[in-house]
Amino acid sequence: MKKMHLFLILLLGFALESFSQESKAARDQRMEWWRDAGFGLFIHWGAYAIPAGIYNGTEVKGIGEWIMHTANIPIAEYEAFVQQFNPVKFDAKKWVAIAKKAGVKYIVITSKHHDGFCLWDSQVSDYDIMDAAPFKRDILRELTDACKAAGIRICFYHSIMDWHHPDAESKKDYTHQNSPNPDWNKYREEYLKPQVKELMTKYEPGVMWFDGEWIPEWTEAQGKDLYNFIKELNPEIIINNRIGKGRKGMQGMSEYEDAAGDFGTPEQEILEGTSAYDWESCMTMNDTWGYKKNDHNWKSAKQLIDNLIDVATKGGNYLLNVGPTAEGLIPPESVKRLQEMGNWLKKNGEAIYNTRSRPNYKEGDHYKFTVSKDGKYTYVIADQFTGSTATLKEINPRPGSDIYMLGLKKPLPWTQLSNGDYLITLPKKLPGKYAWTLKITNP
Ligand code: FHN
Repeated sequence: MKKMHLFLILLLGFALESFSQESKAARDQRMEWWRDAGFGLFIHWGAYAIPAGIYNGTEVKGIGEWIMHTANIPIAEYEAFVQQFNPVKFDAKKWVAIAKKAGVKYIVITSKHHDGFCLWDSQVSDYDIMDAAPFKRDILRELTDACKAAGIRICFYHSIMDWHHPDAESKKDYTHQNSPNPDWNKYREEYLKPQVKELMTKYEPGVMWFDGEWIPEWTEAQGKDLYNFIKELNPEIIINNRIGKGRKGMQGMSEYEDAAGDFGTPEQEILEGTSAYDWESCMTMNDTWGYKKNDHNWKSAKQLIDNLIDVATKGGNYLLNVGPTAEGLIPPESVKRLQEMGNWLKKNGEAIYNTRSRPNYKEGDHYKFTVSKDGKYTYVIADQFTGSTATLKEINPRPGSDIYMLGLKKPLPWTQLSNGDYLITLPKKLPGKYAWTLKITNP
């Protein structure tokens, strides 16, 4: 036993050492596509869509994908939901077409959530879509192929916590398996890591999005070891900060400098301001990640677009969630909102994609800024104008350059006032709705 402990200590020591060797230039190159993307689609889908928030005829409070824990459903009973999971209306190409029209650049789908049920053909487990459910189609394969054909990056959410595997019992927080002597190291080395390797090698995701790291059995050292294990498989992979223990609760940013992971993960909230670190805010469209038939508390399209603008101008990515039904359909309320976001991005996407934030990211209550990553342009995104002109201090147009409103062809008249402010005459009819972008050529 001593030899095994010594080996694990040496292994983890190596992991800690190799973890922080990447140069800034190499990291910037690796992160570039993700920083350019700005907008991703989160998909929480699994057997929890079968009960859809109802258990034994009673509405179960809280987020839908937690129903097994919240309603304290025994594993055998929950497995019955898995045996009913047959999403015959699932069409990966249709999902990806919805995402493409919405202006989404990457998709993060739950490969395995906390319930342990796997949406891909795993050789490591029979608790997967091929062996435990009647559907017997590799969902991740179909979605990966559809994403690649559409030029959208496929990415995977993967839960470290597992309420089904007997050796993953978290004695302190989540007792589902009731296994007498759970062997966490065995779960980690012979199940978790082999499944992550399957996902990395079979589907080549752009991002691994870990979750469920808060259980006491998981440690930062194990997170660093897993980070290096994955980077060995693909040095270009991007991994969130929930692979380790650095996350500061729902605020999502890492509490210490060398925390494992490449970006912070604010959840259901947006940072107060800009950050020197990469970050992505994940949010639901209603109140649940996994589908609940009675959750109708939908955010408006305007709210979702305001969130996207707020996140982008603070330098983050927006990961917006949909929870498909047990039949395999994205709820129509979600589709409608995504279409509205896509219509807005068709006109204003230049201010979101391939841009970066700036220290003074806003002026007053209605003007927010991004900068093109080549530094040539400043984009002023306004959610409201007063009167027929816009007056700005925070811009510095190159003398003699044109100022445009995105979505319109003709340049707008502008002048510098004696107090140094800039006055821009707005078009009589604003293009589209919700918010508008002025494109300023920098000096
Ligand atoms: O417990 C999960 C929850 O089900 C959901 O997946 C969210 C999305 O980020 N993450 C955890 C809660 O923080």
